[in-house]
Amino acid sequence: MSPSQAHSLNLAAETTDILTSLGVAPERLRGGARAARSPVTGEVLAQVHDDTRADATAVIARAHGAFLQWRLVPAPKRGELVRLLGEELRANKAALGRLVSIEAGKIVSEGLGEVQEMIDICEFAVGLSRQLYGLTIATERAEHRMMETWHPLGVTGVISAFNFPVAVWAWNAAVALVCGNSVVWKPSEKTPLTALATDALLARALARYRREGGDAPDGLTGLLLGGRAVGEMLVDDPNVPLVSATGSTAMGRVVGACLAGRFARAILELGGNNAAIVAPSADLDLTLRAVAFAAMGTAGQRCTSLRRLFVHADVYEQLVPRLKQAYASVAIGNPLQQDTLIGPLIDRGAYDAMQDALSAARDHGGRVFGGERVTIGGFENAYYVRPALVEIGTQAGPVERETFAPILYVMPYRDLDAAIKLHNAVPQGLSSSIFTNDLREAETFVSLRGSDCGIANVNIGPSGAEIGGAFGGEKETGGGRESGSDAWKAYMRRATNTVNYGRSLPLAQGVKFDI
Ligand code: UN1
Repeated sequence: MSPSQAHSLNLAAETTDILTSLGVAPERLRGGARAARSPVTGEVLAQVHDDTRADATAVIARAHGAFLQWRLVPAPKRGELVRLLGEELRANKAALGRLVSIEAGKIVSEGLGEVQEMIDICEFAVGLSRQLYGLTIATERAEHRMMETWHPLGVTGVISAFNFPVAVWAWNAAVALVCGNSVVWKPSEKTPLTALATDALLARALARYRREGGDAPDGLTGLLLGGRAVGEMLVDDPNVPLVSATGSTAMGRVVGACLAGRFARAILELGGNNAAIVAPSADLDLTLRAVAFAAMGTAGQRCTSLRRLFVHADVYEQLVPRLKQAYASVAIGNPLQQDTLIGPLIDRGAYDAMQDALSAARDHGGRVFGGERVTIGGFENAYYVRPALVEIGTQAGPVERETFAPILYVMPYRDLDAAIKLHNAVPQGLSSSIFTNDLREAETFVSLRGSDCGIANVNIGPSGAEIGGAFGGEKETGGGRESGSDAWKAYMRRATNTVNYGRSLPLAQGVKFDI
């Protein structure tokens, strides 16, 4: 981009316009202690106010009171609120998508895609609001019926990360609301503005719901801005029976232990170190495109980003040079421009972590291609990089860790079983792929002795999951599942009910107790 283009951008003014047009009060954007920045230019967009611990206590207490009311509203009527939220998101997709790009640095189609993901989960949750059903189970006793019922759980805490600043909230909130829960959200301190925008759209949906006769109690949803202190309030409050937290494994280790200490539930969606295997029969054109998107897309800042690539020795020389070409020529720059594919890293810390990982990779014998800082004219305070491809012989050191940046470690293999073993030999277990046209290899990879991840794909990359499936992973990824399938069950409590409609009292297991 030329300097003149840079100067024609006025992101702070544009951000204020978008936020006020969505209904955010201007005073929420100035005078606060926390600078909200754009990674696109590195500039400060707004000064937002952190909530205090006392604010958090009050918001959670109100959400608990609201839950006691909301749970009484029939689920399909709760679904109506989520339907209206989906309508607000549809009507404001362009504005919110743009704000996601400005605040998180996503390219245009990914900013819009993030909002689409929110719309999709709203529609899923509306349907779900008529499908919160349990089983009827055969009982051993005559004239008895055994069944299970799913009841609302309570305040659902949501802690989300900067890289999907609003979609991950929507996965949790849309489902939690139809399940009869109230929701308190602590977004990443790096992305408070998209959270304020989303909260404003939710307020509009709530207002319309009430105008149309819906019964939504005050305090049903809450937003807590700030750092660790407010997050801790959510994790420690006995009125919060469930916290869904997305972020680093280090964060999850602390949050998970605190929740376990008070017997609250956790849905943890933590680090990924996602890999793909490229077998000799793979369609290499398709593989090239899939790997490029999964490894370089979103500047490597998805929890599902591809970080390790095992390439069969027979196709290594056909694939890897082409990949390097793609790395050398991919369009890096202002994510707000239509033709850009790689936007910025979120901040300096991400850049430093990337450089540390690359130097550790060199120490382990890795040959590093790319990875250097790219200066975009006029954006000297932003951190753009060329994605890095690292050819490395061993899976050690940085290859075993998640570095939240575009680094792809490429390793050759000969034997599929050995490759699967290496694939699984990292602490994380989120997402994975195999590229093959061999049915046995594909089925083996998705079978019990294949990938040990929560997501295992064939001939598509590990990132970019649809909302219809359950999303989450194993091992240090935390074990939680969000979004589609039956992930809703984690947001409700299950009661098993046995009803005796006869006149005698047979005891289970043949026990006799005649008084
Ligand atoms: C995340 O990076 O925290 O599957 C979530 C994907 C997206 C969600 C990623 N739908 O890549």
